[in-house]
Amino acid sequence: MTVSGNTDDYCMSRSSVPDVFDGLVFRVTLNQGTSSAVRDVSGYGANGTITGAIWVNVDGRRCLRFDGIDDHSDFGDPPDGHLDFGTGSFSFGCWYNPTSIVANTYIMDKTSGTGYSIYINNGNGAVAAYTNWASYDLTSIGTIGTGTWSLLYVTVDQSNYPSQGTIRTYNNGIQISTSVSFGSSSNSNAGNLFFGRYVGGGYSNGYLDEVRIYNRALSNAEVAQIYNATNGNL
Ligand SMILES: [Ca+2]
Ligand SMILES: [Ca+2]
Repeated sequence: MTVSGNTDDYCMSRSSVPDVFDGLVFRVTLNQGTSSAVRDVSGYGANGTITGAIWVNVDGRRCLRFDGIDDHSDFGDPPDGHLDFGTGSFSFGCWYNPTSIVANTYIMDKTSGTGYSIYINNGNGAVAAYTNWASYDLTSIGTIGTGTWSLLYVTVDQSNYPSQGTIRTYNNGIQISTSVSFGSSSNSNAGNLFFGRYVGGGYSNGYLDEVRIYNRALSNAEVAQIYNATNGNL
């Protein structure tokens, strides 16, 4: 275990590795290392609160540890709807390192009737995404293992709306799957954005870092770029 010296939320990850900021509407670096308030540094100001989760440095990452019992962070449901995407395109993802693998525990989640989520699907470490809870658009993001950081990403391309769109998932910058998305139903809801749980519980046990949401579908190259820009000491 090593300790990062960087406490600046706003600095570039590493100057030589370009990151992806176009369409970034939520970004929590978890680099602040203190306080029960969690800053969204995207400029959209969807700051959150911590319940139980603690600030830690793991493998050079400043991040939050969730205990799998009751720890979580809550970012609410921004009243301007900028974290709801209706029938539009969006992308979301995070770095996650599980301490234990428990089925039906939630890493990041904004669901209420509909919405989107990344969660652990079974006890073998399979992770999956909901991109329209109402229509059960469920897509695999591969597997994760205890003690190992994985970058989990999901893109929803609705550019052909009202025809059905395309969901793509990525594990460590590599595309895992492609599937057909929800088509005509809206993904907007009044649910809160949570880390470490969904509204009904499902508390995850592990370390979370660098959570992002974009208001557009990222390309394969951009997800790989995010992996390269955020893999390491952050
Ligand atoms: Ca961090
Ligand atoms: Ca909403």
